[in-house]
Amino acid sequence: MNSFKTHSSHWGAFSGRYENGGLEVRPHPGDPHPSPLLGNIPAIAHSPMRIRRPAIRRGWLEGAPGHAQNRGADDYVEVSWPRAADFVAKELQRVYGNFGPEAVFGGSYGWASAGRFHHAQSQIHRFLNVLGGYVGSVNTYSSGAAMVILPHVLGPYDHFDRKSVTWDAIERSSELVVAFGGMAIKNTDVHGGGISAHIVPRTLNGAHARGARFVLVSPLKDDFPPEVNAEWLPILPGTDIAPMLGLAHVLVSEGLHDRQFLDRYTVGYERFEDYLLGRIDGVEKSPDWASHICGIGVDAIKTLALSMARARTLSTVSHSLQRADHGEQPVWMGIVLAAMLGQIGLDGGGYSYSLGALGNIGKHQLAVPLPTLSQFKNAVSDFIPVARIADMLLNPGHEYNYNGHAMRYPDIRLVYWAGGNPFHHHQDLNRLRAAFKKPETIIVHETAWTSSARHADIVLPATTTLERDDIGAADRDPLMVAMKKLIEPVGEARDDYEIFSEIARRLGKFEEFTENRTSREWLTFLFETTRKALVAGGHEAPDFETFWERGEMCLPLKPDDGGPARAFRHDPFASPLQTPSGKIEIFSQRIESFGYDDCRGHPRWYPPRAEAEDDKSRFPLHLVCNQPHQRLHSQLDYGDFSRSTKIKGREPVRINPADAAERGISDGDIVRLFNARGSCLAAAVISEDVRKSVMQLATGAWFEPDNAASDKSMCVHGNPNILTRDVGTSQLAQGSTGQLTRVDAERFVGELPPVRIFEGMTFFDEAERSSTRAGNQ
Ligand SMILES: Nc1nc2c(c(=O)[nH]1)N[C@H]1C(S)=C(S)[C@@H](COP(=O)(O)OP(=O)(O)OC[C@H]3O[C@@H](n4cnc5c(=O)[nH]c(N)nc54)[C@H](O)[C@@H]3O)O[C@H]1N2
Ligand SMILES: Nc1nc2c(c(=O)[nH]1)N[C@H]1C(S)=C(S)[C@@H](COP(=O)(O)OP(=O)(O)OC[C@H]3O[C@@H](n4cnc5c(=O)[nH]c(N)nc54)[C@H](O)[C@@H]3O)O[C@H]1N2
Ligand SMILES: [Mo]
Repeated sequence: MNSFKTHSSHWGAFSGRYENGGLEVRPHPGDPHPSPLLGNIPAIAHSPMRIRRPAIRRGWLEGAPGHAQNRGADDYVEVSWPRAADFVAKELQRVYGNFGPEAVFGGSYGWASAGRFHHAQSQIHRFLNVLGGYVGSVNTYSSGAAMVILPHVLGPYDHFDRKSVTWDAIERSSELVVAFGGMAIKNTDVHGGGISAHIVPRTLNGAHARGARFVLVSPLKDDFPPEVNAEWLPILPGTDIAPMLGLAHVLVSEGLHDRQFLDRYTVGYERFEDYLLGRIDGVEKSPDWASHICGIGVDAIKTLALSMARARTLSTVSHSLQRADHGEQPVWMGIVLAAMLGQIGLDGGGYSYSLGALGNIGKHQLAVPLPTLSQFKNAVSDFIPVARIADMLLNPGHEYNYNGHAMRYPDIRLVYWAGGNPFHHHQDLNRLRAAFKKPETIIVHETAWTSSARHADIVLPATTTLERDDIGAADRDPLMVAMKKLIEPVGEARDDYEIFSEIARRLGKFEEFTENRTSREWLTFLFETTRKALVAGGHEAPDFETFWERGEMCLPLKPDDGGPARAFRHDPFASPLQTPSGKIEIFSQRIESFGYDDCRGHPRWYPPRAEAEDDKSRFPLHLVCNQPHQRLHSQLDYGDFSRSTKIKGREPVRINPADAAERGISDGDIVRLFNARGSCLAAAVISEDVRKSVMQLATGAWFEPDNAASDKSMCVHGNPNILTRDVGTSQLAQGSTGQLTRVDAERFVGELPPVRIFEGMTFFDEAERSSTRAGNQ
């Protein structure tokens, strides 16, 4: 009998055992609330979705002129590893030689997998830097707008994402938590790199039991767990800035804003107040004004403002609010509102960005650094804001604005991706498909036949964490896990490290890339960073072999000192914020100086842009495209738990009973969602938990076009990114706006196209010159 071995994932530490062709997974015994996402893992070992051999797109292999037009609709030819590695090496040599590193896009955004050494992003960036560099990307899809605005107005992103209000402080001190965008428990199931203890349900219940009140501002009722009995203010999506301004208006009208705090800790309040009270534009941002925009009642806004002024109040703003048009505004206005209440820096009060978005946010900091693979330095200074990928590929040479810089898109010839799924994460997939026809070559390392793999020219099969040894550790998680290999590599899959090493060898860069270490030697080497810090701090510091044998070890934590906000409150001169003025910037001279019409010197309400306005009149329903509860993004959508939530093989879409009745839609019907950009099928779930005029379709169903050759295909499975708009939040941040879009829906009539994406791939046999399906092997 095999024994259980320790392992870890983005959604929890666990142990696993492979026996009789099946993988058994058990949550870590110390986890008080293990994630159901563990149920997706066993499929890794046997799914026909796994990539088993290197494969090359037929059009690319045969080199036909204009062959790129066939990307996404072509056959693949399986080849041997040496042949595949030769192709990649030659192609890299050609592109680097002829066009330089500025022609290679290696941004390669994506979550990849847990594990500090075999982390695909670290591996690919290190590899491309060894070759001479690449065009990279900055910021994230998660918080593209917040990462840019926070440093201007409050301080470095990590000060208010990582070193901010803790769960302990909430349990201890908060009296009222007003959560714009909520704190959905499903989102706290995961954390990048690992999460050994899911503590959020327990903490929220603890705060509730002590008497803390929760207010949920969201279009969905289940963005708080039912146990905390939150008051639900069902808001129209994309309008949070309006009730925030309405609340601020009440504070000023009632004389409840904290003048002393504003004087001592902020700059620019007066200019903002002129706007708030309509001294410039003649429009008072009153609760009445706000109510018309956001759909929350006037009395609810007034009552909430009074409660917020009377209690120890924490306002939180979720990532989702800023993944939308003008997403910078609610992040900024949340800060201004908290500043007006004068509670920033108090225990369990003030402002927190993104609390509840990921499982380790709000936990204590680690006292020691984690093992990290060096990526070397990128010699290329060109970059794009991460969500501008399609713009870049479609418009080489075009100019655009970003955060005070005049930018120009590079001319990309080769795209190299490992550890991400752009056909999951990017918006307007029909547009992305057009963009993916532009480069000369696209290389992808993948574990499974995702839609991104199906749009690549060279597809190299990567192992999953189950097939290799690694060190599992994550920001703010005290458990370091020996991630032990549980199964042999599936098919001919190889570790990303091994793949890059082989290609580096062909390019004469083997030693530079590998530093002559085997994977195992790297683990021991990287472990030293943490071990040395443990020794220096006087903690128990086992050597690597002891750690490996024990299977895990506990890292020391820093005490909760309230972070930079507390220090600033305590002494704004000794511990200024790292903003231009050293204070909270309610008015930002720097942002004003950029001269952007879509993000000016203080937070304000911007009416929808022309294109969005057009959507609004033609497509009456808001679509919330949020994170899925049944998987992480697109990862393991083929797993058992994710598939158990599909209805007739489609992704469920929630719709309010009134909107369903108007359209003759019944529970379980297949519906077609559509707008000017595209359409998809999904299965209707009628629910009172969704506000009227809102539908909700989670991200992550693998994109499957009804007609791969069409440039306006419908997704038969239910991927919302066929519908979303590919436009930046504003010229300031250029962040993703994927959370929200406009659609209409109808009952689907006619013959239902099958969902075939989970059936496995068909390969073209070069010798036979015909295609055969390679299913379960
Ligand atoms: N409409 C809309 N779109 C969104 C969002 C939204 O709210 N709405 N949210 C956005 C957000 S916040 C994010 S973070 C992104 C997420 O976007 P991604 O991070 O791109 O999504 P994942 O599905 O996690 O993709 C990771 C890929 O890496 C592969 N992989 C895993 N391990 C390995 C490995 O070891 N080696 C290699 N080579 N590959 C590996 C997986 O198979 C998977 O295909 O999506 C964004 N997209
Ligand atoms: N299970 C699971 N957990 C995850 C992930 C996953 O894929 N699966 N992904 C992780 C990642 S990478 C990230 S970045 C975080 C994302 O964290 P978030 O971006 O906060 O998560 P979402 O689920 O997209 O959105 C949260 C909620 O915001 C609400 N919302 C949407 N639009 C609006 C609006 O205009 N106003 C208000 N008030 N509310 C609105 C929606 O009801 C939605 O359920 O989640 C992480 N957690
Ligand atoms: Mo994210």
